[in-house]
Formats: sequence, C-alpha cells, structure tokens
Amino acid sequence: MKILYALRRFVPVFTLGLALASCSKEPAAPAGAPQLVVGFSQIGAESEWRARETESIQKEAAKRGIELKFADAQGRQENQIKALKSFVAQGVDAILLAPQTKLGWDNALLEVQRAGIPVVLVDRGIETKDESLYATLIASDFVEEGRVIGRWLAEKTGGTCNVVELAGTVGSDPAIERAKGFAEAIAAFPGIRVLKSQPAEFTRAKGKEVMEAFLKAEGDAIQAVYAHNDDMALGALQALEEAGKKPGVDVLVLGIDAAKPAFTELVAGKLNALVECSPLLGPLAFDAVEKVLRGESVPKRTLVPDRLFDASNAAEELSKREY
Ligand code: GYE
Repeated sequence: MKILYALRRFVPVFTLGLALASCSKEPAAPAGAPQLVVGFSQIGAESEWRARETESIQKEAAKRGIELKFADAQGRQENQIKALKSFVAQGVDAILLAPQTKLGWDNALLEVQRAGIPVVLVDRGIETKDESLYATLIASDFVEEGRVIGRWLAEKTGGTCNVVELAGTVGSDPAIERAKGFAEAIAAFPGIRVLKSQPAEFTRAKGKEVMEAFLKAEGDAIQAVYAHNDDMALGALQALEEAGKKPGVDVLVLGIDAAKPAFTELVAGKLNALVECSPLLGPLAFDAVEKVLRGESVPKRTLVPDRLFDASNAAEELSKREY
C-alpha cells in the first residue's frame, strides 16, 4: 500500500510538467510540487445549501490545482462508507467528509487512519470514541442557530405562540443540535408550545408533505413554523398557501441556511426570519487539508460564523448574498 501510494504521487508531477509545457490553462499546483488528490464524500443533493457546498468545494479544488475525487452518496451513509473505502484503495492524499449522521463512522475512519490518510470533516460533526480519527471539523454552531431562532420567536410573540417544527434528517448533527438549541431558548417561555415536531429530511418536498399533515391535525392553532433548513421552510410556505393561508402574516415561518431562494422570500415577507449557515466551505476546507499535509497543527474545530436576518435587515443584504 505504502509503495503504491508513493508511486501515485509521482505520476501527476509528470502530467503537470506536460500540461505546463503545452501552456494549458488548467489550474496547476506550484511547479515541482506533486498535485494533491483529495477525495470528497458528499451526502447528496437534498438542499440548496448542499448544492452550494459542493460547488464551493469543487471550485476551490480547481482553483488550487487539486484533483478532487467526488462521491455523491445519494443520502445514504452506507454509500459514504463505500466511498471512504474506495478513497483508501485509490491512495488519495486526504479526505473531506460531510457525514450524514453523527454515529457509525469509527470502523471506516479507523481504516482510513491506518492507511495514513488525514480526514477533514466539513459541515457536520460526528460522535466518536476516538477524536484522533479526524483532523478537524469545519462547521457552524448548530445549537446556537437553534437558540437564535428560538429567541427571535420569543421576542416577536411576547413569549406566547403555538409552533410546529420541521426537523432535519434523523440522526444528523444539524437536526439534533438545531432542535436542542431551539428547545433550550424557548424553555424559559411556557407560553411557547411546540404542537408537533417531525423529521422532513431537509427537503422541500418532504417539508411540504409534513406541513400539510400538521395543518390537517392542528389547523388554525398553528401560529409559527420552525424549519431546520430553508428548503423545508419553503415547502411549508407552499403548504400554507395551498391551505389558503398567508405565510409570513397568518403564520410565522422561520428557517436556517439563508440561501438565495429562501432569502428572496424573506425579503418578500413570506418568511419571517432566517439564520445564516454558510455553505461556502471550500477555502476553509482546503486550507485545513494543506496545513495537515504539511504537518502543521490545526484547531480541532473551526467555527463558521452565522448572522440572523429578518425584515429589519434582509432587503439591504439581498444584493450582497454570495449564496
Ligand atoms: O443546513 C441543510 C442541509 O449540514 C449544515 O444540511 C448542513 C445542513 C443544511 O441539507 O440545508
């Protein structure tokens, strides 16, 4: 394995030499340096956020002349584990992993570690017995995102409101932590009642479907919706409109991510508050990869900062949105 790994690193140098000689416009690593090969195990394409994250990572790899081996797991952890094994077999230099769920990674990551390949976790964290199985985690503080939304709701409603919750993928870090932060923030307000909470997989279609079921069960009692991401908030918005309600007016709609499609609805007044969660992780991810490969130390956790947007500040931000 070691010999193969060393050999693989020589081939791209040669290829790079040819590319330079033919004045290729291909982005290139610095002269003389072997081209890095990085495997990226992505969860899927369930949301606008994830499409923007994939784009950011692909763009940054190209900019740095890094060869990216991209594996889309179509929403299944078992496919991500297969991708990790395949990256090991291919002898990549490093791996970026966006883990779908928190649990269940230790065996696969141990195999990766034994092959001497560093892992950078992007966007979601994992729960593991052995923190040395990954080099660093680059992600937002999902608990804080949930708290910020909870505080906003308490403040805007004077602490009295019936809310329904559209939760993210079961077992995923953002679904667990966004629920926790929200619950923590509203705990001080007994007048805020969560009528229903159900997973809707972070997708627009499921968000709409679950919201329709909520409306059937609770009807006019629902005064607010807290969705763990933009897409589910947009699905809820559609369900509300189809039920003859005015989203943003009859029912408050709150979400997380603040990507352009939802942001536009926020400015239009159909959504009421969005907490940002940046998917533009490419530059941070490859900074970490390059540092780790140079043997430099990296913090175990890099926090991506988030802001809250509502009617008070959304309009002036819209033209500046990068995602
Ligand atoms: O908020 C959501 C998605 O892991 C932070 O996953 C990410 C979340 C994001 O599909 O839209």
